[in-house]
Amino acid sequence: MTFQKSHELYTKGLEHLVGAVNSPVRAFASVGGNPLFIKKAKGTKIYDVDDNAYIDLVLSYGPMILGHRHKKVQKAITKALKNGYSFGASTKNEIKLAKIVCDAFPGMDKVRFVNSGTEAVLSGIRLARAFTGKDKIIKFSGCYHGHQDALLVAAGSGLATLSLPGSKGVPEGAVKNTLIANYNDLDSVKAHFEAHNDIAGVILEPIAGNMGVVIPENNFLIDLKEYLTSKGALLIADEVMTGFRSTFGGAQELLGVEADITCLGKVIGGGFPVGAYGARNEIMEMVAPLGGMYQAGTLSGNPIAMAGGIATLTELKKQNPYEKFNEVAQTIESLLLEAAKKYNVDLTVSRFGSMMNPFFTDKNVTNFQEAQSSDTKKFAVFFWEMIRNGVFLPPSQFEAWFLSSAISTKDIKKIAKAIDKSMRVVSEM
Ligand code: HOZ
Repeated sequence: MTFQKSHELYTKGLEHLVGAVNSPVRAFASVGGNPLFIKKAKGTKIYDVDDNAYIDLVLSYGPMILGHRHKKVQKAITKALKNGYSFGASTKNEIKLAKIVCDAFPGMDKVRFVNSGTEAVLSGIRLARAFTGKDKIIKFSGCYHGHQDALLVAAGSGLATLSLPGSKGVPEGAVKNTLIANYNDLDSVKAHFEAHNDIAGVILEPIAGNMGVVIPENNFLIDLKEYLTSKGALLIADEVMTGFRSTFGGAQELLGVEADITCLGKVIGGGFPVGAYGARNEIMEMVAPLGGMYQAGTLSGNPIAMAGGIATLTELKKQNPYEKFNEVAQTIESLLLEAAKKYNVDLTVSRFGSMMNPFFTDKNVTNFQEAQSSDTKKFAVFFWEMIRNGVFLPPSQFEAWFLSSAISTKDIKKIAKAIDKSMRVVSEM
């Protein structure tokens, strides 16, 4: 297996692109080597420029839930392209996608489409402040909500991968209203409410996916929502990863919680740049042109992206792959744990529906601190062995693996072999 052409493109890319990537999570900073350059993808497979084929468990960090280039999505966007790419005016498909989204989330009467998960969350935060008239927001250590200034503290994803506590260039004033709590620890939230009387709300990933996968335990979300309601504060659910992925209605439905504001992205665009935030009418009526909270976007509700989103969600509803996701994820979890036992490697596997990942630690991972106890050197070795054995993983211990509904028994057999071989190599370190 050679990575020669990827290496050449990487070297060339360094000249005019920062680190030869357009998002730091794509750099191979914590696993070593250089990023692979991708030529194409179809179904469960992704192909690099050296013509190496991999089973793709990155899936563009979540959006490709049907697999790559699903024929119905391809047909819908090809049709949309013929009518034009952007109008700066409303289209029928925006109404259609809005109905699909609002029908899936009972707490959402209205939705506003934006262009990314980052935009969705920064707008959701502004909306929470506008609605409550309060400034402070609580976020959890290890959760990542995109790269807006106010939330780039104690964040997961690329910051965790690069061991950055926050971002340079974020003024102190921008984070002075951000309070940090510990995931799965309601007392750490209560402590902030005892110290401050101007908290607008709490934002969280209902299933954390940016410190690796971490699951809320012991009714954490239900108790959190109840407590926030008693304090007149809002629950803002960042379902950018989990929306339409955990189940059609997102993680809230499975966890029995209704957020006040929900932020979406990834799957709702089916691979095109779409984000969204939504809430019940009394909250959404704060947003311009109905209310005084301003938020706008030239490409928001882009017709190609709307067509991709509608086709993806329509097909997803028809396939209803959530039972399959659970079964496949459970199989992969067992394969990982069996291999770890066979080769005597400390490993904890965390999973929820079609999101999962192994932590190279003997600890049960319930928060960021425990996730950080993982042996990232072991992960790096595991990552490269999986690549050599034909499985494409996110190049970080702190990113979730994703499944698509296209995954087959043959793919699982290949993943099984790759896991066994890779774990053996880890044990020989
Ligand atoms: N939330 C995604 C990964 N944690 C974002 C991917 C990116 O930042 O490029």
